[in-house]
Amino acid sequence: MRAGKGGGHISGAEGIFDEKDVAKTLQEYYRRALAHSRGKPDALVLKAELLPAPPLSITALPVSTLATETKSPKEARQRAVELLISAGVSRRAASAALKILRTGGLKGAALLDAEEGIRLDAEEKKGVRASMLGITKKAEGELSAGLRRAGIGEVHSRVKDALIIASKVASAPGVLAELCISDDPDYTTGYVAGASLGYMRLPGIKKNGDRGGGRVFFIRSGLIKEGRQLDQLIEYLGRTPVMVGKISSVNDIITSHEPRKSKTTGKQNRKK
Ligand code: PML
Repeated sequence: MRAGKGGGHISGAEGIFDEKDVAKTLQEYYRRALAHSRGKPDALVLKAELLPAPPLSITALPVSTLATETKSPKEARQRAVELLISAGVSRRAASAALKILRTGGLKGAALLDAEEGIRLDAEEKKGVRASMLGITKKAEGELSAGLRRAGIGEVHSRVKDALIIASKVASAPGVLAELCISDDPDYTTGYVAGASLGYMRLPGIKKNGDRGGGRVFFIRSGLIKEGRQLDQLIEYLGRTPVMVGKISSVNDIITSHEPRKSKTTGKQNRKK
């Protein structure tokens, strides 16, 4: 589902479903699009397509929430920068990402070189989409239960959608980390994510009413130069069907983060 107004983006959602569930899912997306806090759309596209290939199965990143809510958006952003640096992103690239998200207006994610902080995707296309993604019913049930136990059940569908995207993105070859700040003016939680970070929620990363936000994917520096194709990465993100089939963990609120000693990076995390 894609909804927009005046040529700009309002909301989007997608999933991978059994054919018998498609009609009710489209209705649910229609309802969601019309009730969005960014306003009523003047254009709404609902599309259903058959998967081009059987989905790969991935494990969701472990979910944690950092205790940033009582502090200022500035502090939450500083925490985001520290976390990104711990994942191997340079300070320059992290700052460049924050600048892009301050402006907002993206339809997909900006791709940044994790070292140089330069934009790798074609800016005029307003970002690259992570698409063809979903979650199995079993994993969704486990995730819902985990989110409820951790006290974040009330924003369940938003966290679920974002976790699926972040888990697919973290499984992509060459992606080091992701920074997301919601572009909804009334939703102020963002996250940093990656194979070594997990899915780290950052409440209060922007002020209520702020219309900025979006996603930035940090690409391992040198990967593109080594001849591995940016096109392949964009193809994986947008066209390779991936389903979350397993949940790792949903943790309580934490105050600091130790990088994961991850055995599951990139391809290792994926199986047919
Ligand atoms: C969005 O839906 O606007 C992006 C989601 C960001 C964070 C979701 C969460 O974990 O609370």
